[in-house]
Amino acid sequence: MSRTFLLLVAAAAVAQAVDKRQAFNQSIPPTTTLNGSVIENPTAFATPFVLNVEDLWDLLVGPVSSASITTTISATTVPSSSLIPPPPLYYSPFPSGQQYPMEPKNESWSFPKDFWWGVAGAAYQIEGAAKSEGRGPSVWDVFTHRVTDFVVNNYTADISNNNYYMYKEDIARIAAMGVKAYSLTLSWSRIMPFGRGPVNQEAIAHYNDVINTCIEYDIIPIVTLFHWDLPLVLQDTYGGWLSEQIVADFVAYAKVAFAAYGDRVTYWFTVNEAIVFCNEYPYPAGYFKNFTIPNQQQPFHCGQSVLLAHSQAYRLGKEMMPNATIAYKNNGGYKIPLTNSTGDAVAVQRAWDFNEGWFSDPIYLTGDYNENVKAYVSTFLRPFTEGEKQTILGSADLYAHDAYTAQFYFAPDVGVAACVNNASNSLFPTCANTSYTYSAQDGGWAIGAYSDPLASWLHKTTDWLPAFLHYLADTWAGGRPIAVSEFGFAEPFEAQKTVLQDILYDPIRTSYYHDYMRAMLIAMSEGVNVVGCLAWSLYDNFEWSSGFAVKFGMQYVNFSDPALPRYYKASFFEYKNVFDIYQEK
Ligand code: GBH
Repeated sequence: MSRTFLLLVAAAAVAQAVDKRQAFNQSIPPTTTLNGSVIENPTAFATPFVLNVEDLWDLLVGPVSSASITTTISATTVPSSSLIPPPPLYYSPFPSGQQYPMEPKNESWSFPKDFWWGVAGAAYQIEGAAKSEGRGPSVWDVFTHRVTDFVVNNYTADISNNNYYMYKEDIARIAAMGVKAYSLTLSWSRIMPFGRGPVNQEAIAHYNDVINTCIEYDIIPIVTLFHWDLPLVLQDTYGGWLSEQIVADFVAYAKVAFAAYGDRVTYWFTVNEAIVFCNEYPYPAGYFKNFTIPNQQQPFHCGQSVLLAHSQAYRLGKEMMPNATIAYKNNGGYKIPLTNSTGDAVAVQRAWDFNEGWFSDPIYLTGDYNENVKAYVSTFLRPFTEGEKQTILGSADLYAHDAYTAQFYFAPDVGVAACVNNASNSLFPTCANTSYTYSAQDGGWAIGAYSDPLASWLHKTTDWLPAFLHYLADTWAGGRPIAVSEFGFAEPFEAQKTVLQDILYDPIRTSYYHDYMRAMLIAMSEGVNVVGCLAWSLYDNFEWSSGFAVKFGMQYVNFSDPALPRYYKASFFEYKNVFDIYQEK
């Protein structure tokens, strides 16, 4: 059916299709003269060629691999032998000397009955089936296939976990562990292969069945509309998130999703972690249509489009599904001043302002950027209109935060003020330095146990989580419930392990989940209204530019076996166990 989708694509948009470009050029009239007159800007001419989805793949991405399983398979029964928990990580006390007391149940801690704890994945990272059933390419297909060394080992997610065909098994396996919620994302370019225009009914039917399977297993489906896999045509046509043209296209896509699934899906996230994907701009030169916005400004054009797109989709969603919970999904670690100097305090505030506050201040506090961001962006972004500010302000029913870790912040060596006045300072415009070690006067230790060197941003900092959750509640939530919409850990060097049993025994990730959940219980017992949490990830998957070289899964997947078998790791049992003990029945 993919061949039935038609689209006119500007010739400039296929400029990166090196292998086929010559064929195009041969059919364009001589480049410098036409009827004897000089052509001022030959690249501005568009072809009248009609390209279908298959042509887009051929021209812009090239061949992709396919899995050995290419039809939807039904779930196998999880054998009870797979559900035996590992021996506990905590050893019994020595007869003398330092002792580890048994941890008694703390009667002042509990998760309410309707607390939704679950696991998360994202479309491009887990689905595979790159070209199946009419999916159009996304920017990530170009990053993986065309941009050399963009990803470690040049891994692609063409097959990945093959969740597109194995979702029934995946849902059955998380259900067998008692998981209450599954956070999945839709692939925009499956639903709309060109990002706008025709809707692919095979994709609609696919996610319909994913959602129905969740419900069948009594799992709450939580759906994110956008997790970074931007339809390629939108990037090549107008620069994707760099252009406000994306706002109408995103809202049209959201409308299709709300209409298709809103009768069964009550939890929605519009956009995942705009701080991250907006800071991906500028995209690698030479692979996409070129845009003239200065590099340093591109993330903020993207952010402006995100705020408009999110807020309009939110308003539409509330009209279509008055009872739905819809939110933006923010991210970032807890920010701690390295020392008690004034400069470090200023740096911490600037770090909040240019990261979380970039999106959360407009959405939760004022409808507009905070003063530090505004001082920078007002030199090149148009101001929001009053109407836009009203649409943005309050456009979330929940404060959702991907809260993995924490860092120290400190003032740049030249001082904050000198940095703010010097756009060529490497820390501009945020002008905050970051560190993962305590200051020398505090001993110079790492902030917590290190994860994998390929996730160098991540340490186990669960001791800071209660303070972090209080900060989110006091700063932005404004009485709304809070969800930890992602958290998780990369066991160091896990990709180097070869023995299955060693892979499945993941002690640092296990202690991360144990201590994280205990910290969340502490914060909740102190009054922070956390209503749900979603562990990243249900299984090992394509970790963006790290490919399969770093692992966040609570299940191992043997990617060398064409059947892609899944196995529970010890950490999954630790995570599940806390709810067996502390969730009200
Ligand atoms: C989540 O982001 C993503 O939503 C998810 O897709 C991903 O698989 C998961 O994390 C695990 O990484 O390397 O210094 O440039 C978490 C927040 C923010 C973490 C950006 C990585 C890159 C920092 N991410 N960060 S750096």
